[in-house]
Amino acid sequence: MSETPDARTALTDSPFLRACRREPVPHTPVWFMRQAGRSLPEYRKLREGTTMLDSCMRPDLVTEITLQPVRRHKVDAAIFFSDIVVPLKAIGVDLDIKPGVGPVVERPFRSREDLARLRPLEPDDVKYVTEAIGMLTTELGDTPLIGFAGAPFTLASYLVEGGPSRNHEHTKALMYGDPQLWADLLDRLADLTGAFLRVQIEAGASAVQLFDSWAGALAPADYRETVLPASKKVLETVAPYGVPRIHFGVGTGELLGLMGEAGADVVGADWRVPLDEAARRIGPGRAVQGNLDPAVLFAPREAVETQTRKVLDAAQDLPGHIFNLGHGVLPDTDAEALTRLVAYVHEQTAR
Ligand code: 1CP
Repeated sequence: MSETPDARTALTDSPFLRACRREPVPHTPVWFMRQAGRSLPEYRKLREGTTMLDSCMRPDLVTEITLQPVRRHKVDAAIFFSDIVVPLKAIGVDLDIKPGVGPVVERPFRSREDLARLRPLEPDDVKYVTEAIGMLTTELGDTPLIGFAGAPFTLASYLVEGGPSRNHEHTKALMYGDPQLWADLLDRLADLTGAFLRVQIEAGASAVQLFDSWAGALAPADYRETVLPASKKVLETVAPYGVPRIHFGVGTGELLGLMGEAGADVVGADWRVPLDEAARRIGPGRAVQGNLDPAVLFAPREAVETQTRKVLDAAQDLPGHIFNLGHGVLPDTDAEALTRLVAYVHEQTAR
């Protein structure tokens, strides 16, 4: 299907990819971070008895879980079902994803010797990713598939803290205490992330998103000096493929200008900054993605529509808006509220 010239044109011309390129669209495209999994009962059923990491390594499960929200919600793009720590696991880092917790690293990274535990990623390390994406692009036809990876800072936080962290204190202690080791660690992670995104694009992903979920914990000067170069390197690594590159973080209001400088085609914003102001901070030539507060979906339908309308109004003069939440779908979100939201955005923006 996706191999025929017509199917390829339909994919290239899909509202999501057109919006990434800041071209006119028939309606504002919608997808949700964390749309695969979490709130869907059919996901929970499928995952029963299989751990998160094992699920990520099973192309049949990955394909089905990735397709579930596309079928149910009619979103304009699929996001590959995986996790930001999968490439770390693939190169032999001893980690697990604990239910209700998140990624946990057995022996946290704290010293120069630990760098040796980060060898380069080869495509053969993640054959299951290539296989799943091959199956998915056939099934998806003209619906784009978004590949993704964790940005160097966010990955470093899990490695150095050993798990989810509110304050990132060990990570920052390393950043301030041993700037050279910190730079070497982020550079190594930039290579890993770049290699993981390359695998996904070569297998057929139509776009990629770099998740720097925890970058908002940084002051702009520290971000510029010690984190931006690594994220920029990742984005440059995949630039030659010509697929749109999305860059996203949470609490990044003060960092949006620097994230624009890092070179992505699309910058995602959380709900704390209205999109017109976010676009101004990001700078010219980039599309924007966002930014309904995921908690809004717990409010009654009319309130969801009012808040959605505000997002659409703030974005109405921007060439290139991809509607999304300001962060991932919360686990207890009513799946039907998401389906209604997609229909509402499509209807409100039909041109
Ligand atoms: O639907 C999709 O978006 C695809 C699947 C996906 C994605 C894009 C998963 C599945 N994880 C991710 C990315 C990811 N993983 C991010 C970046 C996005 C974000 O900020 O939400 C981050 C920070 C992680 C790390 C992670 N993995 C966490 C967060 C922990 C913390 O620090 O607060 C958690 C809970 C996981 C496990 C995980 N990943 C994905 C799922 C469905 C789950 C839950 C699995 C389980 O409960 O066993």
